[in-house]
Amino acid sequence: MGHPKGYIAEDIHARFLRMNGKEVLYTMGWDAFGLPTENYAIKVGKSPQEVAKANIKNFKRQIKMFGLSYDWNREINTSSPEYYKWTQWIFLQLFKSGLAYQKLAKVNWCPKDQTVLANEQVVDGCCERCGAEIIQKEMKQWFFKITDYADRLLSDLNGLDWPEETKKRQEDWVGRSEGAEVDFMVKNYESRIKVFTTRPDTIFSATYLVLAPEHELIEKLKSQVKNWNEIEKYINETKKKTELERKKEEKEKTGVELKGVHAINPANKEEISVWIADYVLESYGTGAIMAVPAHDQRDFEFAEKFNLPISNAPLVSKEEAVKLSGGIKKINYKLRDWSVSRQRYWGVPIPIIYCEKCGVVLVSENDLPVKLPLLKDYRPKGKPPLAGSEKFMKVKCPKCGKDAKRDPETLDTFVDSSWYYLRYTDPKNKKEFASKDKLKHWLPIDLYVIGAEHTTAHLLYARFITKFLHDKGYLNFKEPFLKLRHQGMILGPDGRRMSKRWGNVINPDDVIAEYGADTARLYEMFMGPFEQGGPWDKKSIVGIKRFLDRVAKFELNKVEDKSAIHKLIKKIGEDIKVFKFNTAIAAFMEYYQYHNMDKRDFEIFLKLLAPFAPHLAEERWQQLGHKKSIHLEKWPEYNPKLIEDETLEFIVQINGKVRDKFEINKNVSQKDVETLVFSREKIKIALSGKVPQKIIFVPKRLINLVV
Ligand code: ANZ
Ligand code: ZN
Repeated sequence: MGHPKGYIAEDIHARFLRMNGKEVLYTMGWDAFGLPTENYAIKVGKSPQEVAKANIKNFKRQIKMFGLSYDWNREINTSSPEYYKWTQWIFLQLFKSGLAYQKLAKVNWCPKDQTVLANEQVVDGCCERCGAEIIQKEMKQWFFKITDYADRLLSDLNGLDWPEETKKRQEDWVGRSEGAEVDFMVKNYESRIKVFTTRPDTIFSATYLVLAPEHELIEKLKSQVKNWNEIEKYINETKKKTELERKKEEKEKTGVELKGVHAINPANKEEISVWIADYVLESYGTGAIMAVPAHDQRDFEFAEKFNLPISNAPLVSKEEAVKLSGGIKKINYKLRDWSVSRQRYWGVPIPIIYCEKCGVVLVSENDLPVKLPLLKDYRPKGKPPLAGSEKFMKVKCPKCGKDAKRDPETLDTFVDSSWYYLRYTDPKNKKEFASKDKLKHWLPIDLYVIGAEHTTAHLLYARFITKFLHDKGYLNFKEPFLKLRHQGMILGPDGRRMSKRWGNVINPDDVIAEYGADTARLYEMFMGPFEQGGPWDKKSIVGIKRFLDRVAKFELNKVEDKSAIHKLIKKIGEDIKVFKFNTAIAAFMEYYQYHNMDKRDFEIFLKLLAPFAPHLAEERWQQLGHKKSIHLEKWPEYNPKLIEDETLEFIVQINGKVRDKFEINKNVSQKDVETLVFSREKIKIALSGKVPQKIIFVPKRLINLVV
C-alpha cells in the first residue's frame, strides 16, 4: 500500500484536470530491468524475463483495481527491445559527443551482487539493494560525463517548482566550491604538492600539509621517508575504511608524519611538516590540503592531537593571496561522472564492439537494438554473464569486417529511466525515440510525483539526459519536471517501514477486498499532509468506509443553505491544486454531516468527489438517471458572490510589532476582540503584567496595544 499513494494523488489530479477541460497525458510503464528483478529470479530459480512478465501482470491487475485512469495505449517496458533500442541509441549519441567514455577507475563493488554500483546507489557504505558492505575495486568502466553539466544542473534549479529541501540536496550533491590550487615545493626534492583550498586568504597561517593516504606522491617520496613501515601500516588501515566513515566530522583524527619530508609555504617561505591522514580524501580536489588549524576545525583537532603549531597570521584578501603564492583560481565539484557499466545480465547490452585492429567501434544505428539473448545461466560470477555466451559475443567489426567481440556488460538501469518520460509521448515510434511534434505538444512534464529517495540519482540523471538531448537539438526544453512533489512514506501499523522482515506489509488485495478501492484511495489521501508519512491505521480506514457507505445510501432532501455547496466547490478545487487532499476530504465529510442536498447539490457533490472516489461517484451518478459517465462531466463552477468569507485573519500588535494572529468573524466588535486578546497566552506573556495605555483598533484588520 506504499506505492499507490503517489499514484492516487496523480490520478486525482489527472481526473480534476480532465474535468477542467485539459488534455492530460497520464501514463504508466515498467522499469523492468535491474537488480531487484534479477535477484528475485535467481532466488526462485526462474528467468528474469518470466519473473518480470508475471510481476507486471500482477501490478497491472492491482493498479486497475485502484481505478487509476492511465492511458494504457502508451504503456512502456524498459526491458523490451523496442524501448531499449533507444536507450542504446542515446548511448551512441553520448559517445559521439565525447560524453560516454571508458576509464580505469576505482569503483564501488558489491561483493554479494557481484556488480559495480554508482555512488548514488551506495548508502552508508552499503549496497542499497542487498545491504552488503561495498569494497573499492579498480576496473575499466563506462562513464557518462555528467560533470560537464554541473553548473547547469545547479543554475537551472532556479526556475523549478520543487520542494526547497530537494533542490538543496541536489545542490549539495553537485557541491560547487570556489577556491584555488596552490603548489608547495618539497624541500630538497624536485617535486611539488598541489593543494586545493577554499581559503587562500589563510595561507600565511598554514602550518603543515596533509596528503590523502592514497596520494601518488607518497610512493615516490619513499627513499626520503624515515618511518616507511609506519606509513605503510597506516595506508593499509585506511584501505578498510569507507569514504563516508572518513568524512565524519566528529571522527577522532588519526594520521602519521612523513618523517624526513618537508615542504615550503610559498607565501611566507617557512618550512612545514608533511603528514598523511584519512580525513583528506583522494577523490576530492587534489587529494592534498594545506592545514590551517587557526581557521579550520578538523585541522585544529589534528594539530592539538599531534602538537602541531597553530599560527594566526593576518588574512590577505583572496585574489592577492593566490597571486603572491603563485596559485590559480579553481572551481571544484563533489559531483563525479556517472558510472554506468554493470557486470550483470538483466539490463541493456552496451552497443559497443571491440576489434583488434580498429579498437572501440560503435554498433551502427541500423543494427540497433543489440538484443539481450536468453541465457540459461545468467547468474553473476564476478565477470559479466554475457561474456560466457559465444553466440552473443561473436560479431563482425562494422569498420573492417574482421572477427570482433561485443561488450559483455549491461547499462545501469538508471540509464533506462533517465529518458523514459519522452517515450510516453510517442511510444510506438519506430524511427525516432519520439517525434518532434509530439514532444513539443506534451512536454515538459507539468507535474511529477515521486519519492524523495530519487533526489540524487534518477532526478539528477533525467535532468542531465534532458539537457544533453536539448543541446543536440532533439528537445525544445531544458528541464524535464517543472513541478515536483514527494509523497510521504506509508509505514506499517507498527510504525516501521513496511517489509516482509517485520511481517507488517499491508497488501492492496486484502485492503480492497475488505473495504473497496474508493475507501483505500480516500484513506491514503486522508492520512495526513501528502508530503508527510505515517503508520497505517486500521481504525481510521473504518471511518472513511463509513463515510462512503453513507454517501452510497444518501437520499435527496431540501436545501436550506444555498451557499454551502459553492464553498465546497471552491475548497476542493483549491486543495487539489496544492496537494491538500487530506483537508479536501475533511471538507467533504464536514459538508456531508451538516448539510442537506437536493438533486442539484448532490450532483455537484458527486462531481467533486469523482476524482477521489471514481467508482462510487459513477454508480450514484447513474442511479440519478445519467447515461454518460460522470468522468466526462465538467468541473462545477462556484458563484463568488455566494461565498464571501465570514471570517478573516486578525492581527494583534504590541507597540506596532506583530505578536499574535487569529481567525475571527469579520463583523466582530472591538469589545469582543479585546476580551479575546487579553485571554490569549502569547499576549499575556508579552505584556508580562503591564497594562496598555492606549488601544488602537482598526476594524477587520488589527488591534495595537501601546504600553
Ligand atoms: C585551507 C582552509 C582553511 C580550508 C580554512 C578550509 C577552511 P569544500 O567547501 O568542501 O570544497 N579540502 C580540500 N581538499 C580536500 C580533500 N581532498 N579532503 C579533505 N579536505 C579537503 O572544502 C574545501 C576545503 O576542504 C579546502 O579548503 C581544504 O581545506 C579542504 F579556514 O584549505 B581548506
Ligand atoms: Zn575492425
